Amino acid sequence: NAMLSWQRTAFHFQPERNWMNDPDGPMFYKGWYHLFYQYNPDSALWGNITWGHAVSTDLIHWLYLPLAMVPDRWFDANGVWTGSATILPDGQIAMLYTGSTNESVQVQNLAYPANLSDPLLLDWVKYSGNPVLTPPSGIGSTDFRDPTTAWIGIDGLWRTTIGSKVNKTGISLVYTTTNFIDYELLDGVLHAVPGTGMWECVDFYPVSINGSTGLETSVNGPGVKHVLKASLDDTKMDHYAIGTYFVENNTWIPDDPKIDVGIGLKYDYGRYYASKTFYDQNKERRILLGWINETDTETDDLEKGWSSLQTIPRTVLFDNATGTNLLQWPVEEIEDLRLNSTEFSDVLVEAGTVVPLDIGTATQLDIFVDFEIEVLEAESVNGSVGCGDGATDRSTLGPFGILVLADETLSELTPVYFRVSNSTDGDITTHFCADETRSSKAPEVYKTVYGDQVPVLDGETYSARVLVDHSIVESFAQGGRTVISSRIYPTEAIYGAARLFLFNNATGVNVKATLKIWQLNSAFIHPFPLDQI
Ligand code: DQQ
Repeated sequence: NAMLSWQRTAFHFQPERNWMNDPDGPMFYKGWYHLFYQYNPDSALWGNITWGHAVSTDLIHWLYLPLAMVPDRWFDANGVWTGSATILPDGQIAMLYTGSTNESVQVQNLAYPANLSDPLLLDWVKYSGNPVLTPPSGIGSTDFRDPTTAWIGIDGLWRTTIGSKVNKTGISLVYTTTNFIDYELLDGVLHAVPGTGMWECVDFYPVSINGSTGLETSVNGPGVKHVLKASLDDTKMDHYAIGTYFVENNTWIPDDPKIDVGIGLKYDYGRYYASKTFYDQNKERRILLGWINETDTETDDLEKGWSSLQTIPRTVLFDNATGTNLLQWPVEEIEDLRLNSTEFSDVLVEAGTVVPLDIGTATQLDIFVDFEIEVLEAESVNGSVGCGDGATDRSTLGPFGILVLADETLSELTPVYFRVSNSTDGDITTHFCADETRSSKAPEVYKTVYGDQVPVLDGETYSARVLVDHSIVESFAQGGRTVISSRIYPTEAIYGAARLFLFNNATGVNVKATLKIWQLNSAFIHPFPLDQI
């Protein structure tokens, strides 16, 4: 269908056809990055959940492999749901995943590769004694899912944590094991936050305070903080907090209880869910994968024959400049897709104007932009905090930013912007936002204004990196402190008709923009030539 084919992306991972959701069991093994994913082999809608499988040597070019696990046993008959890989010191791989049983009870199952010498890990064996865990007493039979990568304590016990809820309190249970077959539930919970509901796809991992390399999942000690992430079934957002893990009493405590899991920070303020990290021992970094779901109708998804994408894999580090948040950044391998670039320096964008940027094709881009405010009015005070009602909502100090996937006449456009606010008491706050409300003329697609606060430190310019890929816009502010993924469906601003602009809708300030913009090549994402093995 030509009407919908332009929505296919060029360098984001997506299956050839049908439905995809959460990333599962990512790992680096014998030269290959492995991505498994929740997949429906039969339809562009969720159901019949199976593990799809793809491999890559660089996290950008992917090769589809045969399905890894299908729902063919009583302990996963209603779906091979989300799970995580643990690579053991002796080289074995323990894959723990949730099965929805023939009676729709959520249980945890163990699987392992049939042949560890196969770098592609084509064949998976489900342990004959599955399930290895059933819902403990006090936990609902459908509130027990998505085991994490395990970590080992100095006591030699492996630990995995599994999200759940008790009434409306989101919790994460911790089990110990020595063999991934027998488990003991630890007293208490790793953490609980009232009012947050069911915690799906919990992730738990260390970050280094000096923030330069990623840490293997079992690392703890001085100079280490721990990130706890939960995907909230209620908000459909991935919420995280940074804190300290006390292995001896099985508890994690947030640095700031006011920005606890589910009430504070989000990985991504756009369309993003069910993410998972893994430690990449190949490049000593922690990599975050996340699912971008659709915002069109199920009818459209069925017509186009596919649903959902994965984000560009991101590195995650602790931001030691702020001490309060993570930094997410596209993996460096994306830079290998760069073609020609165009630079602009100190482009003046006067209050209330739009400036075209002549760069040729604008559907596959890696954009770096820095803005400086030229203060016109001394002591401009602007009480209007937040993203406003979108990019047309003018205030003294913003919004200013770029218009991506815009057509020549600006009949479709997606503004990615900063909105600064300076209160009477001198508190300057900055929001980073993406306004999808005019992104598509298609009437039935969901369009909203996304965004949240971004820390901007003294002496910093307002800086963003924006990846544009046909129908996906991934935007990173201030080196990755605040991130927004947009899923949009332009109908005019496609292929050669897509343009890029600067805009400044502030009423009180001019801005100066400096940019470097690369065209990006397409990635190869196609079936593995299995006959060539
Ligand atoms: N998706 C899986 C569950 C998980 C949910 C089922 C999150 O395991 O809780 O497809 O998107």
